[in-house]
Amino acid sequence: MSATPGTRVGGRILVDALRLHGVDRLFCVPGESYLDVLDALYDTPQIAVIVAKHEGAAANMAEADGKLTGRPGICFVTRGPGATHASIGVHTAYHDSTPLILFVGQVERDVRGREAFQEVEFRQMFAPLAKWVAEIESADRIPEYVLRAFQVATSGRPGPVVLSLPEDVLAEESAACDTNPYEAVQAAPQDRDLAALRDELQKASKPLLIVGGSSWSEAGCAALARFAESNALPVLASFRRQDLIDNRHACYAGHLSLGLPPFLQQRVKTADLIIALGSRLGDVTTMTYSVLKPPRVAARLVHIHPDANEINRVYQADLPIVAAPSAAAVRLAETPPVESSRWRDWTGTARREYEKFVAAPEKSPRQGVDMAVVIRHLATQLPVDTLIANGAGNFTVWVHRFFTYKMPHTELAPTSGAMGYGFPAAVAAALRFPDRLTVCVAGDGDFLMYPQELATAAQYGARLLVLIVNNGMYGTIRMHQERRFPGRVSGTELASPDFVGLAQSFGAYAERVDTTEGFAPALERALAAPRSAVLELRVDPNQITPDRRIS
Ligand SMILES: Cc1ncc(C[n+]2csc(CCOP(=O)(O)OP(=O)(O)O)c2C)c(N)n1
Ligand SMILES: [Mg+2]
Repeated sequence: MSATPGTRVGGRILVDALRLHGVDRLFCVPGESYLDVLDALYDTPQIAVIVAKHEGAAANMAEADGKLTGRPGICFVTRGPGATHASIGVHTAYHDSTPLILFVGQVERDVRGREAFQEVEFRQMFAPLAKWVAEIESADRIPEYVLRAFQVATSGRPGPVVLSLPEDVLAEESAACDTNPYEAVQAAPQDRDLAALRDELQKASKPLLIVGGSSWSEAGCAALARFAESNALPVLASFRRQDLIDNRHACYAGHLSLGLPPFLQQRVKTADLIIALGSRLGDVTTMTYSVLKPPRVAARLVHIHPDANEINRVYQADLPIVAAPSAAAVRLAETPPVESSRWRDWTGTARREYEKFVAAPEKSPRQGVDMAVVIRHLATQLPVDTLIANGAGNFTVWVHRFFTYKMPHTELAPTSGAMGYGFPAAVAAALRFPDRLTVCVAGDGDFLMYPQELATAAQYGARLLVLIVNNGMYGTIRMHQERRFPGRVSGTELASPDFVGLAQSFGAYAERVDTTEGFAPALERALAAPRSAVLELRVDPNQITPDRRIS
């Protein structure tokens, strides 16, 4: 429908704004609440519209796209039912500091507050989940709100923004003018910060660099490696930030993950200088604030974070620096290195301990596929730029321990611990990088959250490989259950479908693998398939972690 000359309808203004801010793809499930947006997209071939089959998946896809590109992932959903489904992606984007904008169709302005059909007060609903949430109350102000949404999502500590769009605002005509494209603004360290940090290093004998956070650029990651190398600093990755430094680097010393092994606990506890670069030093990274006890840690603490609100929030920093991690890393790499010979052993031992840890678990499973062998095979055989996605479950323990991440932005894993993240994230990754290999490793429970997204992958020609680690249970919860209520299995069993038949029904190549030896040839066949492939790996339910058996 054409608008009065000199005006555009709200939906058109909004889509023009998306284009202007560089959007080339969005993820959605349609709703009658935002028909004007869909109609504007009809004439906007520059924006690919990926229709997921569940808003939780759509939001996870958008979150993953944001993680991979550093630009806001874009998601559109409808009122109450759509927005409640999509909320998981907002939560993950918040925890993961990922730029994301969720647009929600809303009821018309003049019925607001009556509990109209599917009405929800989104400003309240998303208040604790999003970095910013707003409702656009007139078409005239769409450009202003959209610019602010991009700005907020990408600046400082990136995060999710939710914009609620009353249906009649999208249909309203307006002569509103477009804005300039957004520009993410990030703080950089000051000269005196760098000098003070160098002083701290000069006084240290057991320094430790803990890296984390988002908004890292390739240049920032390269600078991080140079800084660590020239100062011989051991580097630990925060929870699910393992791709910030090549895991084969001599300075890389491990991952601060769930079930932290004693050698890593010890490493953190005995450091006399901790440089947290980009990391919040969150719950999982600090083993629920135990290896680093707030508010004052035993070591000297240099805390570099893009958000001033994170400084002295939990840990008292001896040297607080508000800076984007990449900007800080680039400046640190330019700073003359300090004399590091006194901690050469400390760093060498840290690396050797890590190498021993990832070499081999003490116990291999009594039956089924050995996941340690599988993940090590992937680590050595797949291209270095392979994208690895996962959700939550004990199967991720093998992934995080035995995979070697080699390039920035190759790890798609939710620090929020959301099950169901990995597969939609992998679909988004395969669409963003069609020439690279994307592998999703999912638990049986994890995969069953959004198996229908096989249809989305097929619909848009996303080619990826899914490994379903089938142990017939919600293993993580069973593990916790066995610890607290031994032998009383309750609510943690899982009856699987025929995964091979399921995947084939969506047009994917699929096979079941029952033995460790069967994996490598099955992988070859799967990778040779001209479409997405699913391998169901039957694993020993008794082998609950690489080192532990339920029995
Ligand atoms: C959306 C969501 N629901 C529930 C949980 C709690 N939870 C964490 S791991 C897990 C079990 C995962 O099962 P599966 O994917 O089969 O992996 P396994 O632990 O068996 O390897 C559950 C239920 C969660 N983290 N996220
Ligand atoms: Mg399972």
